[in-house]
Amino acid sequence: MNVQIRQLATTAPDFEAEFQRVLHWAAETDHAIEQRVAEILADVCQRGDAAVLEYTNRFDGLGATSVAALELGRAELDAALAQITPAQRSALEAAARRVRAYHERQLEACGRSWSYRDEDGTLLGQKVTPLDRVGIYVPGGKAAYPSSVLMNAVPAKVAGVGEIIMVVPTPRGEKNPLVLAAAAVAGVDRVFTIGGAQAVAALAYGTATIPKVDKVTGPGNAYVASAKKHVYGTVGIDMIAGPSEILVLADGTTPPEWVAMDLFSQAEHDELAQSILLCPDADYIARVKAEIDRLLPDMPRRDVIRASLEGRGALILTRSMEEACEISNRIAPEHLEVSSREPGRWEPLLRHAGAIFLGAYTSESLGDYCAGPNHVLPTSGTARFSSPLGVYDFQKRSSLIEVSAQGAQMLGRIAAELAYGEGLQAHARAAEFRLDQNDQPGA
Ligand code: HSO
Ligand code: ZN
Repeated sequence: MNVQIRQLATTAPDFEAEFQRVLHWAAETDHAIEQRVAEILADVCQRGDAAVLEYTNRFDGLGATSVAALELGRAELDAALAQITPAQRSALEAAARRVRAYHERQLEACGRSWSYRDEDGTLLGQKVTPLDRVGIYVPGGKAAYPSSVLMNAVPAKVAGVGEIIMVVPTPRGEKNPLVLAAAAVAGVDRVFTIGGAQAVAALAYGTATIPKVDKVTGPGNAYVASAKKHVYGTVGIDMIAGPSEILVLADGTTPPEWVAMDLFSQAEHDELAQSILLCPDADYIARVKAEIDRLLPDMPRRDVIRASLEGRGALILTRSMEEACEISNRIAPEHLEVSSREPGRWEPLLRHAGAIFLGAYTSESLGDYCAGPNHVLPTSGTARFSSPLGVYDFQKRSSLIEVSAQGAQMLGRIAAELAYGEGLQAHARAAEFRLDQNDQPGA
């Protein structure tokens, strides 16, 4: 099979133009979807449960008589745990343990309150508190990933979130036992079998049955993404994830079939997923290309992989590994594999990526499931300014200030001066009231 994947060389005169085509990414907003979502949100906001029930019955082909009937109890989650194979259960539990251990480290490293005292006794600090309640959206159908349930729920749990509400659509009543088992393993508190914009609305506004949450996280289709954008501000959201991406930076020492399969692993997610190889060795690129052509026919998802590779993929020949690192920084990929014998040499040059996988043995897929770090990562170049989903997304910070009587003397004078400059008398007087009597104007 000859896969028509783009091949570029940085030495070619038209490289920049070709590279821009690789980077180009149609982020159109579909106005029909936006419109429909706005209507659904307004309707759920006004009519609550009645609207949620109608949309769910209509879109998912159900005949439920109440929203309460769409909630799954503990018994049903336990049944799902019993229904999956013992091997599946122990894999889920092992993955959850590793993801939990990683996020516990994250909590220790950057999720704790801190404070200090000035010499005059004034205390300053930052108090970290978990969100009270979060909603996790889990897609139904072909993109129902139990691993994503863990990646959203475990950091929330580690952060100390009070209550985790999961929503998952069940078209025609079909429940995914692995997804429900993952919810049980991760410690999700309540599960409602609702989806789409109506589920996001229910979580954001609350209904008689579905509690209003403080933040909605999790992936979803175009309707869900649009609904999350709309409710942002009423509640927090995590990020709007685009199609998966992988960039492999190879020095030519990894078996080429490993690299070909790693490129497939993200391509198989979506026709719009992006897989890119950067390498300074033309011969090695040709060997990876030969493996792509050889391995693809046996892949069950070959049609998706082929569409992704031919539509958005690229094999890029660079002058050097250093130049490959520079190009990788320009792409700022979601997943970056440094498939090299000396990953430690290149890692310091890499600044923008959602997750960096070092060395030939670190396949991206291990990170998707069980290495420990989160697999919810910034896509579409947003790794330039944002980070993986983490414990910090389920926490917020409050500043703490306790000014001593002595501190108020010094701070009061500074504040009053600036407040008069801004024409704000009450601010100035509030600060001056705390100055020692004989320091007060007119005393
Ligand atoms: N690579 C996907 C996550 C995932 N992969 C789930 C397999 N299951 C986005 O980072
Ligand atoms: Zn994946």
